[in-house]
Amino acid sequence: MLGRFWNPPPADIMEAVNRRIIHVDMDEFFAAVEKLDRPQLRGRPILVGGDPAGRGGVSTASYEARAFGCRSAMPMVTALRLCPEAVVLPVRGERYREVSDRVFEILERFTPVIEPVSIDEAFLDVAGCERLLGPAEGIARRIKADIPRELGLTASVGLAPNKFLAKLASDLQKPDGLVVLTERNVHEVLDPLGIEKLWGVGPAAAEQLKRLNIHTIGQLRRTSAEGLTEALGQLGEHLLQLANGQDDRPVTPDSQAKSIGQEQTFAQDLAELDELRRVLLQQTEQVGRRLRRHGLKARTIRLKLRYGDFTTLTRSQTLPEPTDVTQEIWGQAEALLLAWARRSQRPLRLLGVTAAQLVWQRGQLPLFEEPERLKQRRLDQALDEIADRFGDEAVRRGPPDGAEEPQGDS
Ligand code: TTP
Ligand code: MG
Repeated sequence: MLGRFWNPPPADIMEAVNRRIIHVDMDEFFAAVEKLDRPQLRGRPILVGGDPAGRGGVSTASYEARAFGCRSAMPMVTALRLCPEAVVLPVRGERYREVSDRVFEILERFTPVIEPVSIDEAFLDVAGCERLLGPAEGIARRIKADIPRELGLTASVGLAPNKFLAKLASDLQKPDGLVVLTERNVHEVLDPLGIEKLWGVGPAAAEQLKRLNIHTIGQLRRTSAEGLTEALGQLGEHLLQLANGQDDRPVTPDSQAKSIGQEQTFAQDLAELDELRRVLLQQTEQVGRRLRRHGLKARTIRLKLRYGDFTTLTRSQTLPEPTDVTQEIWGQAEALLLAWARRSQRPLRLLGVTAAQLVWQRGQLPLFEEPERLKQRRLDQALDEIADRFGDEAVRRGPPDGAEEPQGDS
């Protein structure tokens, strides 16, 4: 991963109207990685955790071990009493971190607005990418399909209008589940669930609610706000909101910022510089558009070049200040390409451009902009609007100077 940084977005800006939140949670994560690395363990109860001879606890119980009542955080000796035939394995943190990085790499293809919750779990806000990638439900399905196809592990995925519901949804059909909650089905799904499913309901609050004869989310939802506040104080108000399926917390990307890139493998290796410039300009347009859609600016522009023998080069340039203006990204990307071309004329198998070291700057337009930048910003805005209405393919800036007018749509 790159050393990159990210300014956390101010909460008020993230309070987008139409949130489409996806929650991804890997199934029996540590145990699943062990099964992946040692297929002979599949189908057997596994306990990953501390040494039973010491006083270690269970980090992960495989689903086979859960059938015997074994759970995370249970002392290993207790778990082994419940399931004496379980295979006990030590925690291999480094390996889990490596697999986790690969999961996050898959998620980053869909959006840079990702909030990691733990090693195997994250929220994604995909509202900003629906125009590019299609409806959020399709994105959720693609994530759920890509992870097993590429990593051999399953994930459970929830899609909903907010974080609370998305997390609840990903848990409803675990393992290997996909649940979509909408305003329409939310009460039908939530009402029968036990109050323990609400964030903030620990054993003590659960006990108190049960004393009020409130056992399900539906019963809680129908309780008066006054009664609840009296019994539970502020927590009561919070729980009532959750029971109604309301939650305003934004997805807050962490400081390990992501990058936005576009690359293309050619059917036949490409040597023609004008042709390469034309491809690169098109990629730059898309990268610029994605940056602006997410309210991001990039500090570093990186080019990726791969030869027919798979030798891969990267060339990067850091800008004096972060930008989301296509023309400025193009200036750097083109300069990098030309600098490479002066030294090498080997045909390329792949070409790509990435905007990295992203910063969040939505709504912070400078008070004064140079006339040229302002002009470029207006041009970007106009083209973005057309792309939003008619698709990315509808917009193409003129060919770069010196390049031939493109033939067809390749
Ligand atoms: P979880 O996602 O809570 O659990 P899980 O992935 O094992 O199972 P599920 O299919 O229900 O999602 O936690 C992810 C990993 O974090 C888990 O594999 C091990 C680790 N972990 C601990 O080390 N200690 C704990 O108490 C818990 C809950 C998890
Ligand atoms: Mg998990």
